[in-house]
Amino acid sequence: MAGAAHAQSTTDCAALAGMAIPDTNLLSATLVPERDGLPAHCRVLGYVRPAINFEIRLPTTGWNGKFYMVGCGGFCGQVLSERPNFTNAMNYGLRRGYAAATTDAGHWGTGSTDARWAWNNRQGEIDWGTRAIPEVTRVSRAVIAAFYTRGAERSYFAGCSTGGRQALMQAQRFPDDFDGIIAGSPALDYTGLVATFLAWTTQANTDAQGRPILTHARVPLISRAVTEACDATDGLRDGMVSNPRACQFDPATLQCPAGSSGEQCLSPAEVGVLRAWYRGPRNAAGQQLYPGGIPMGSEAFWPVWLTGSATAPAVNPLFALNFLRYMAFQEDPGENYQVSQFDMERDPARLAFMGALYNATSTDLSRFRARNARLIVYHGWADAIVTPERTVDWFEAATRAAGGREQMDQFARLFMIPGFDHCGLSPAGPGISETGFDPLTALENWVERGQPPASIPTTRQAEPRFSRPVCPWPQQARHQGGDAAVAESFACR
Ligand SMILES: [Ca+2]
Repeated sequence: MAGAAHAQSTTDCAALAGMAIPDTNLLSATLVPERDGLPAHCRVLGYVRPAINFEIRLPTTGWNGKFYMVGCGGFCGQVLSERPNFTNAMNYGLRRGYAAATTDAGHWGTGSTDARWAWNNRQGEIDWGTRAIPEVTRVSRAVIAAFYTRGAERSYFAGCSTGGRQALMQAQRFPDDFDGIIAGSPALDYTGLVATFLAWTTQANTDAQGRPILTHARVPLISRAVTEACDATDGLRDGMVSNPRACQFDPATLQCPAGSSGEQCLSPAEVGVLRAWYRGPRNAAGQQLYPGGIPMGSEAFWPVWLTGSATAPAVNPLFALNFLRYMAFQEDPGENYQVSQFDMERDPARLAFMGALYNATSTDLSRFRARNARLIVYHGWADAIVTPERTVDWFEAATRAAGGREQMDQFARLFMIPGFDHCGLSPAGPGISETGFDPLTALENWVERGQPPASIPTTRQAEPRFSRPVCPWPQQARHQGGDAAVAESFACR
């Protein structure tokens, strides 16, 4: 890589704002001095018409010759250029000398659960669904080539959640854009997940008066019981259920004896919520409408996603409500719609029209593979919003489409991370968080040095600290004996 880019002047930077790029309005280009470990850079703001806002940051010295684009979370709606850590964070690349870009995916909102922008707004839905990333990539390439007087030698995309969906969408539909892609916790079947699955989990926890049945006060009891039942089934008692598929916890074991109630047991209604959550959505005929349920071992994260906490409402029901009102159906039912109206018999089939715009479910990666690009997918086994089974199912189907495990292994690998929250956002659980691993280095080594990731090192930075490899699916890091806090005690098997 050429690290010897010449220092770019104020004039060079400001002149970018005058560039003519098709379908694009550039708004400003200004120099930002070195700060907080970020190199001095030229900051370019603009939008692809009608409203795909973006920010591009171009290091003025020490450009590594490469481009790093990140995705956005939920319904996006903000240019979160100062996002910390790894998840959907452009500065993760900028800090390493990349020219970096991010986008709001085509609209403004108050936060990632706000979908009011999508009410009768098909163009906005198309932009959020498929168009934002390839369009901002196109503009970024033009700006990079103008600023450095040569194009990027390598291009990478990293995104988590909706960003993971965007990542897989790029690999499937726009395979020429990137040499390497990281898809984290991908919400790849968006309509199946955010309409059917989240409506199911929301309906299951709503009583006849519209109130939640199972609250955060019950979570520690449930978490302890699941850990007790299943922690050791993976061969190591470490607080994590590393293989939820092997966990046989029965919620009925927590039910209060008939005629009694108390802090240390659950009501029949609460047990019913757990059964529905762990099982996942089914119709009256008993057909599974979305693969898997809430994973056992994810309970530590439920107050954020499922039950709400003392200080905040649960996130999953907000996603379901906004999505169903404004995004899920060909005709938006609008602001009076309630999640209770979603009909598990009739409505899943009505999601197909919008699903064609949103879902990154294709298993055909042949064009991506043919241009010698590389894909790293990661997902947490303890993800209680974008639940992990759909990702494993997709990866297995894509593996079959690629001609088998050996073929897939040449260009795409999946890493299932034990105890990992959605995108590793919370450090509160028993496993690592998003600061505990570095998939970008693994991808660079694969793309640029031909070294495929036999495993990815991870480190838990909170107490109790540990280091451990995470292995390419279907392998698992198995404890070989010795100190369970050090990576050398584990092997991929
Ligand atoms: Ca365990």
